[in-house]
Amino acid sequence: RVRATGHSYEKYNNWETIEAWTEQVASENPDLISRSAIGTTFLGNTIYLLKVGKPGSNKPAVFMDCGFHAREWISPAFCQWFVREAVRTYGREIHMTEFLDKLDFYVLPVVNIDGYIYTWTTNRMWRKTRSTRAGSSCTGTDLNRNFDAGWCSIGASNDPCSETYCGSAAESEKESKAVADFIRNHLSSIKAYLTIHSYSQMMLYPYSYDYKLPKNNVELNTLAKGAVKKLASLHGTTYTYGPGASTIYPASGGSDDWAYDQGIKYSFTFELRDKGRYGFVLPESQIQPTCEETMLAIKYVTSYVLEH
Ligand code: ING
Ligand code: ZN
Repeated sequence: RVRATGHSYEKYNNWETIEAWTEQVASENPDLISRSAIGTTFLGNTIYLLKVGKPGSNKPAVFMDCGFHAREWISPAFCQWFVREAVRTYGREIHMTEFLDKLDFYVLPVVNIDGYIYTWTTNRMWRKTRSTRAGSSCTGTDLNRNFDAGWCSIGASNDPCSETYCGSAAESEKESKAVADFIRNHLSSIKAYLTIHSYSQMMLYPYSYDYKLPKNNVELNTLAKGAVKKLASLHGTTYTYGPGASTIYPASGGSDDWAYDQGIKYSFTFELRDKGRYGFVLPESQIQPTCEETMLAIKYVTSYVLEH
């Protein structure tokens, strides 16, 4: 069993610590942050969502989630970093101040909480959820194969023992259903969907479930090009970018493709550091540089979205 330790933005925090942090960061910044629960996981953990922004009416929003895949620890670390930077720089840095005045960020620090806990207690390389089902002794569904976007047609498996098991149906998992329900209920405000994974150093946009290109593919390509250039300006970290299917691999049921097909025209999957030296087990010494450079890309996209 994992003990609760003090929270640190430069370390990987266990779920107990992240959960306590969501409560603390919201209560310490009531003018900027409100916390809600959008559902519970298979094992009964609460899925928290932080709304970050100055209160206002009819504000547009950017939705960002972290921790779809359990072992990608840099991802939840980035969502925590982002929230800290937002509250730390509001009123001090012109761009973040403008963002929070004019829009809201919905930040979901860990989607796959059950899997994340399992990587701390039992198996550091676990990817899927921890759901079980009648008829199979294998555990877990790949949440990024469980959305209703060409569901289970390519780059996914209907075998519950597979690492890319797509689930028994689209949105069969409580975690993906909670994310999809929230987004469906806020479609009029959500202008961008950002989902943070690792590793590969890539910025992906639709589609992954097909080799077809999105309608605004030229715009998305230009936006991604600018964002990765900005990211590289800090530490020289190079990202590739492009449609998922041709840039990483074809895969159906992904949340970015689903969000795009819901009408969210700016939908991106970020694959953070590194390119395989440490892979999912990125050293804690790289949390700060990774989060700082990623902030630049997220802010670049947010500026673009605000102008369009
Ligand atoms: N990569 C993603 C995955 O779920 C991806 C790549 C992006 C697939 C968008 C589908 C849609 O396999 C990681 N590292 O999880
Ligand atoms: Zn992933």
